[in-house]
Amino acid sequence: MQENRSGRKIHHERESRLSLEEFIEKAPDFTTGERIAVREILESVAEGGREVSHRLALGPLHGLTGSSGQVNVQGEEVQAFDEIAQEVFSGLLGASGRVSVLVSEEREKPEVFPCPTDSFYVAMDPLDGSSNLAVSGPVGSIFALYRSRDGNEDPSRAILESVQDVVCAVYVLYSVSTLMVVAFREEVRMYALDPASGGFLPLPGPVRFPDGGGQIVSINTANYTRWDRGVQAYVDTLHSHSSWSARYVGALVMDFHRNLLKGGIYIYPGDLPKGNGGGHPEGKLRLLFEAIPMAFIARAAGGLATNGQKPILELPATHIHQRVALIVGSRERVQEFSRISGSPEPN
Ligand code: AHM
Ligand code: MG
Repeated sequence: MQENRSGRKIHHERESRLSLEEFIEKAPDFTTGERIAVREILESVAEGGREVSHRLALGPLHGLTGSSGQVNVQGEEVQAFDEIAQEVFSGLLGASGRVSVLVSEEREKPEVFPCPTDSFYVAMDPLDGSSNLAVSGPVGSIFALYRSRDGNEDPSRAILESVQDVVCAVYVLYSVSTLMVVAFREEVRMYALDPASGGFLPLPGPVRFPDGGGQIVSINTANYTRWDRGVQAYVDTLHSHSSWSARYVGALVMDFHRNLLKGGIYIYPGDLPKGNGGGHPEGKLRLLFEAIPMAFIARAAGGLATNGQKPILELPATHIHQRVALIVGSRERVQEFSRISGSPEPN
C-alpha cells in the first residue's frame, strides 16, 4: 500500500490483475472438465452482463424503466427489465451446454437443460433492485454456481440438496461503470466492462474487506418499529457512535459492493407485517438468489454472513424461493452486530 500526497492510504496496484481466464485457471477444487464448464458459464454471464448493460443504458429512451404490468412468483411487481434480463441470461446459460438446472427469482420452477458433460446448477437473480430503474439508479445481476449431483430426477430437490456446495458466485453491478465481481472459495476479483471493446478487463486485486472492517451501515431504518429488540438495540447503539455512516441505495448489489470496498455491513432483518399487511417475517431476500451468493463472496473477501442465528452458508434450503434474514459484511462489523443484538457470533 502507498500513500498519496495528502497522506491518504491508497491500495494502488497492491497485488495483480488477473484476467478472468487466469483467475479460473488458478481456482482450487476443479477437475479439468469442471474448469472448462466454469469458464463457459462465466463467459455467458459476461456476455449477458454486456447485453443487459447496453440495454439498460437505452432503457429511458425506450420507455423501459417501469412495471411490465405482471406480478412474479414472489407476489411482487415485475419491472420490464426483470423480464428482459431473465430472457437474456436464461438464453445464454441454457445455450452454454454447461448449466443442467437453472433457478431464477423470476421463475416459479427450475429450467432444465440437456448437458452432455461436466455441468453445474445455477441460481440467479437476473436483475436485483430493479425498482431503482425508475430513477436511473444502480441495479445488479447475481449468480451462484452449485456442484451438480448424479441421480436426482427432481431438479428442485437436486438444487436444494446442493446449496452447501456453492463453488463460485458472481455479481454484475450496473452503475456509472459496469463491473463484474467473481469469487471462488478463497479469492475475489473484479472486472470492468470496456464498452468500446466489449471486454471485462481486470482491475487490481484480490478484493478484500479493508482492515478494521469499515464504518458503513446499510439498513432500511424505516422498518425500525417492526424489528425484534436485538436489531433495534444494534441501531440504537449506532446512534451513540460518532464514527458510523449510514448508506442505503435499496439495491443489494450496490450496497454490498460499497461495503466490500469501503468496509461495512448490510442488514435486512425479518420484520413484522405493517398495519396494511406485507412485512417479511423470514426476511425479504432470497436464500438461493441473493443471500448465498453474497455470503460466498463475503467469505472469500474475509467477511461473514449470518441470518442472525447461523452462518448463511450452513443453512439448509427447503424451497427454491425461500426467504432469509441477511446480515453480511466485514468480519468486524458482523461480529459486532451479533454481540450487540444478542445473537450467536459467527466465525
Ligand atoms: P428485488 O429482488 O425484488 O429487487 O428485491 C431485493 C431488493 C434488494 O436489492 C434491496 O437491498 C432490497 O430489496 C430493498 O428493500 P427495501 O426497499 O424494503 O428496503
Ligand atoms: Mg433481488
